[in-house]
Amino acid sequence: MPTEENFLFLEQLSNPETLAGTANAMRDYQTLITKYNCAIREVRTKFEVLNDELSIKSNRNPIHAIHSRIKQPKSIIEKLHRKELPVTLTNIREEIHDVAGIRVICNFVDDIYRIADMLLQQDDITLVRCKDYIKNPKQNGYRSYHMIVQIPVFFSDGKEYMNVEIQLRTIAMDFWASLEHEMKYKKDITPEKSTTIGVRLLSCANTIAEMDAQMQCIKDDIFEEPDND
Ligand code: 0O2
Repeated sequence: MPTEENFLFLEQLSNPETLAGTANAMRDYQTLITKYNCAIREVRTKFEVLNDELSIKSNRNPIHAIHSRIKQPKSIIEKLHRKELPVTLTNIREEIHDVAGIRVICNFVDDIYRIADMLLQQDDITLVRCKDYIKNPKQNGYRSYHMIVQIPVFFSDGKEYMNVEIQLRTIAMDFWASLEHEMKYKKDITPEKSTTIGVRLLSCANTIAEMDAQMQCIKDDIFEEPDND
């Protein structure tokens, strides 16, 4: 079934002027996405360096895994529509702070705060915004530590400051968030069922938080020496 977008696309194909405009817009969008990819590489390297160094200093790895993603064009467009803004490159750059995203999965809760602090101490990183959903979990039980940082990236024609969203969470928090995210998008759930599922998911989130706290205590007992020497 053709959508309105498909019709617009057909119209652009039959008009050489709009076709050229579309090609230019696509190239500009691709250039911007490449820049975000470079910013992700820079930030990822910083976390890898910290993890390597801390693993030698404290004999254990604070980071379990690092994942990254570029926000899907569909999600970028939806977010701009929600903000009632036209879909332009300027708005993507200035109004969408999570086009580039990195998720850092840590072993313990205290690793999250240590790693975040260490990153922010680096003089080329600027903190734009921070949301602590660990100390202040969302109503549905979601826990994670979010930061938007700005990092300079050097290109052939100069330096550009790029935003990167960083989500830091424990393995347990990530397990809950991944499954909750997957189930949230299941469309054929009745409102009644959705409410009971919400209650059960919240209960799981609380159990997981309790487990994280216990694991933290066990780790503190094992590594009695503070490992930030
Ligand atoms: P995706 O798939 O990651 O792109 P803002 O940047 O302030 O305009 P927002 O949404 O207030 O937008 O930012 P926030 O709350 O700091 O973080 C949003 C992101 O956190 C989401 O991205 C999810 O990745 C994650 N997140 C936030 N709340 C939940 C939740 O309840 N469950 C799960 N599983 N993840 C959550 P996007 O844009 O939704 O999607």
